[in-house]
Amino acid sequence: MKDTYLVAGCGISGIGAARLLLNVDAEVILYDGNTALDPEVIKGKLDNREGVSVVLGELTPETAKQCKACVISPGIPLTMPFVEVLNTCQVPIWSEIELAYRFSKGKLAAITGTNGKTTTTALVGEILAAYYDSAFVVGNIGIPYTEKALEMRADSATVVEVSSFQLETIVDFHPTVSAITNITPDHLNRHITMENYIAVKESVTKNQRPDEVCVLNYEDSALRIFGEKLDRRVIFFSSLQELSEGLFVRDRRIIFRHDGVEEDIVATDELNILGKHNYENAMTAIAISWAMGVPMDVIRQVVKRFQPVEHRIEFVTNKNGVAYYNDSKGTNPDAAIQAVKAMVKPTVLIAGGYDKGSDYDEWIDSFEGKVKSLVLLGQTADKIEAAARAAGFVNILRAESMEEAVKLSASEAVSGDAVLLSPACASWGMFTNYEERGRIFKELVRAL
Ligand code: UMA
Repeated sequence: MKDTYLVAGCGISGIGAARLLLNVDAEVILYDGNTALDPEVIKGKLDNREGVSVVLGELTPETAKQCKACVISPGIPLTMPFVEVLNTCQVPIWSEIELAYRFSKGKLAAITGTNGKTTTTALVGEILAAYYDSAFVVGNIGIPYTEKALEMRADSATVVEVSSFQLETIVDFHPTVSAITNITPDHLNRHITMENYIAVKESVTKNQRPDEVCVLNYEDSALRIFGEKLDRRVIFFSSLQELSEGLFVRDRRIIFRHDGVEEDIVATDELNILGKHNYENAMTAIAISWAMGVPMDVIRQVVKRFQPVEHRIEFVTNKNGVAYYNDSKGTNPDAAIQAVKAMVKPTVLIAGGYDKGSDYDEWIDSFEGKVKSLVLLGQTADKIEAAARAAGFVNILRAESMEEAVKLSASEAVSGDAVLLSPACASWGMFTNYEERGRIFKELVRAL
């Protein structure tokens, strides 16, 4: 008799999990809380509909009792009523990454943390692909781990970006190498306390052996304390100070001290990803890749050629000695502060957009004399202008469109300056999304 699994959530994780289970000859009950979904459309996403049923809305104990386990999608909180039914019926609940892990093969690196995990995962993925014949980049980055697990071989190398949601229900999930980039408050509506959130992030290491590597940020106090007590091979990195062991930045070069040797890896000026937070991402990726067995020369080459994820402090081009950067993904003040901090030249900053009720004071403080003028557009222009003037920043221009903003910036900037689009606001109202805003900006810049 075939095993039956409940797959909770019919988004991309649920479909990935169902496909994997059908491929290993199990039966699948797809469950979703959204009763407006069409079961036929859901089944249409599967190549093989045999052995598949769909349940929407309420889950009965009779259905739950048929199941060997429930594979839960990350977006579903464990406080949902159907989870209570599963617990009462003693049905184990596995994260989608747990299911994938059980069917995957080869070496596995798992990256979690509040910020920087996508850039770090993408960089590790490029490094692994440069060295291993069979390399995979999966997880929260947007490709469900279950979609690829059955393609993995004993000689494969995989990097998985893992969210706190995915870690909540791991059982045997066991990365060869783990990393936690940093932990700052996020998703507290789901995890309730910071202690819970930190504990769930740290659980990425729970099944690792003492000789296996965990990469941690030395400048994050929670992670430093965690690492100092952790019975694993910890590799710390720091962007602020020299470490006796680990990775750090000295005289604008990334250095790796390990096993009694000191290796000079790369100059920060040689990287295409800018800013302290990106040096941290690069150090995390270097440590992970090294621990995954990639020779340092290969790591060095890929780190130097790696381009930022599109729309995140992305270098566009040089025009008349002015460097243009697209940070359309800077959709809130926190993200936009990172971009301003990453600039090393006098900067003309294009900002403003849809009003999400943000406070702009801290962002304006981060200008610190580096931002020479501000070109404002969109719904928030008045609010930002008032906050900037109150903070004593008066060099402000107004634009009605992105075209006008780019032209004004080009005339404000002189050779040696930078022009940065980092709006600190969402794009809605003027654009469909931040990607469209960034693309239009890049086209206008190239046409200057
Ligand atoms: N659903 C329920 N009950 C609920 C909530 C959701 O039935 O209480 C159903 C919805 O009706 C829907 C399905 O669950 O049909 C959606 O599942 P999901 O929210 O888990 O989304 P997926 O499409 O499976 O995408 C998930 C991740 N989404 C979340 O964690 C919210 C994606 O991360 C991830 O790329 C993908 O799996 C592949 O691994 C996105 C994300 O926002 C990018 N992640 C957060 C972040 O990065 O901060 C954690």
